[in-house]
Amino acid sequence: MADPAARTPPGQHLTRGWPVLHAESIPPFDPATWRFRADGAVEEPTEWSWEEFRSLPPSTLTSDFHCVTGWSKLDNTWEGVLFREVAHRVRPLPSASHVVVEAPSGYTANLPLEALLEDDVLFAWGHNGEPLPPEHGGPLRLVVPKRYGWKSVKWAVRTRFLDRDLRGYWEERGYHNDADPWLEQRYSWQEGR
Ligand SMILES: Nc1nc2c(c(=O)[nH]1)N[C@H]1C(S)=C(S)[C@@H](COP(=O)(O)O)O[C@H]1N2
Ligand SMILES: [Mo]
Repeated sequence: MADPAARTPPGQHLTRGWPVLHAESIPPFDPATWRFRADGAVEEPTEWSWEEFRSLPPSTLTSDFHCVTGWSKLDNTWEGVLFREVAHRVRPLPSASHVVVEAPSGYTANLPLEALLEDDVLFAWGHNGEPLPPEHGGPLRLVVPKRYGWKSVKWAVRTRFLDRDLRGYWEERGYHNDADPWLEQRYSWQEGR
C-alpha cells in the first residue's frame, strides 16, 4: 500500500488503536428478532432477518477511515455486503436520488444514492477477520470510506431511499452535507464555497 502520509487527509493524524465514538448507547442485538429494512422510493421494499441478511453475497474490502475529530485509521479490512447488492434487490425507482441510513436510536446519515453505489461502500459485519464488535457498530454498520466517519452509521437497521436530500443527525448539527475528508468538508458553513 502507498505511503501512509500520502493516505492521510489534511488536518488528520494517524491512530494505531481503534477509537470508539458514538452519541447514543449501544443497542442490544438479538439475532432472532433483528430486522433490516430497505424502503422508500423503491419497487420492492424488503425486510431481512439476520440469517437472511447474512446469506447475501459477501465481499471483503480494505479501506481507510477518517473521523472529523482528527483521527484516521488506515487499512481496515471490512467483511459484509456491498450497498449495491442491497440496492439491486429493492430496485430504486428512477426518482430515487438520495438515501438516509438509520440506527435504532434515530441516529441517521444521508448521502446521494450515487455515492453509496460505489464499489467501496458496504454494510459490514466483520472487521480484520473478527465479527464486528458491538461498540464499533456490530452486528452491522455502514462503511463509506470516501466520507468522514459520521456517515458510516453503526447498528444500521434501515435504509430509506428518497427522491430528495434530507440531512442526517450531524448534518443538521453543523456538519458538512458532503463530508469529503480530502476537501476538508467538515462544517456546514463551508457549504456552497
Ligand atoms: N449509530 C451511530 N453511528 C455512528 C455514530 C453515532 O454516534 N451513532 N458516530 C459516527 C462517528 S462520528 C464516527 S467517527 C464513527 C466511529 O466509529 P467507531 O466507533 O467504530 O470508531 O461512527 C459513526 N457512526
Ligand atoms: Mo467522527
